[in-house]
Amino acid sequence: MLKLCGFSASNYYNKVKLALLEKGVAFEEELAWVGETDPAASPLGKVPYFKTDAGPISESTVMLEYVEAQYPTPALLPADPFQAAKARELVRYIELHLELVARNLYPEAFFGGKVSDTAKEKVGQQLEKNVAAFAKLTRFAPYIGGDSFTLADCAAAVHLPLVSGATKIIYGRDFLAELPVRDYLKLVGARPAVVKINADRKSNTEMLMQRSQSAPANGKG
Ligand SMILES: N[C@@H](CCC(=O)N[C@@H](CS)C(=O)NCC(=O)O)C(=O)O
Repeated sequence: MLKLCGFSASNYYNKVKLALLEKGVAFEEELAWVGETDPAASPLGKVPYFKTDAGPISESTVMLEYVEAQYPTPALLPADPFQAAKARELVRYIELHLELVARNLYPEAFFGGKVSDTAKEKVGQQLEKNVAAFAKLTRFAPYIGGDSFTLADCAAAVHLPLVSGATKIIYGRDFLAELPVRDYLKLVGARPAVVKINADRKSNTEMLMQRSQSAPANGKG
């Protein structure tokens, strides 16, 4: 049985979990907090990772691709190679150019830490540029890349709320506000798989908070 390892407060974990739930794949979840991961499966100690019958796989976007190849129905990538590449392009933009940049703000936005003014300014400039570029690739018609729900929506549904939330907290302005992200999140948020992701995220975040209160070094996501 396929095992998804990590924890449900992690957006990277949820991106992969969402693809599995959308496809109706049978899988088990193995709880692994940061600091408690299996080094043979995730050499950098990051979550999520898979344990498959053939061996482990880490890196969430690679895991998405594995899910699509191993469980092709229902498809979460268009059959047309160009359209499939466009969906992958969105996944990559969300992962590299939005999430990874906004992530520098999370220590202060979500975890009670501090980010320097210099770092905030640099991240703000980078995000302005990246959001403008990302906007050119999106369609919201009604899904992020067009008329079908794809892997790009699995990424968008879990990463975009954090980019909005972090920029709102740090800069007093949601950097995604000019895109129809709120309506989009409402639309995808009604899907049973996303309802489950959000419920699991909420309960797991409470566990994470309790852990970090009792042992501050553990479980930061
Ligand atoms: N590039 C990785 C990023 C995963 C990631 O950063 N996960 C966080 C949890 S949300 C983590 O494991 N952080 C601990 C660390 O980076 O050591 C992926 O896409 O899977």
